[in-house]
Amino acid sequence: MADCIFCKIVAKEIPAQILYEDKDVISFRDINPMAPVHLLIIPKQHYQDLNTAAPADECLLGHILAVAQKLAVEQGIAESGYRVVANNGLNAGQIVDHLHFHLIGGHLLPDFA
Ligand code: DGP
Repeated sequence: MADCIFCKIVAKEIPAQILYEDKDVISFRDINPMAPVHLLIIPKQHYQDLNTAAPADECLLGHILAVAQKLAVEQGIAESGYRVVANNGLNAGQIVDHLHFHLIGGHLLPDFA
């Protein structure tokens, strides 16, 4: 999608530290990490947010969680604990309007407000 920063990362038009990629999904380091490990996992196809995913996308959404699990192991945070978060919409603080899942860990994470 034009003017979508994450679509540009998918298209390799702007750089990112990519840690995982397959035909459907890509993962890269968050530009503004809030923990020692802070990755973003996104579908390559543009979805604005979780609301725009359809029942037919169940497989893709499950795959994203499987990728999160694999990356947590690779990043050494599987045992210590981690968070997988998708901010959806204004009240959740979604800034980038391309569905993405934060994988965050590596230290004690604050409680949710
Ligand atoms: P949010 O929409 O609030 O769930 O968070 C979006 C995240 O995306 C935020 O933590 C910063 C990250 N981000 C924004 N622009 C870029 C970028 O160009 N490159 C990378 N690697 N991360 C970005």
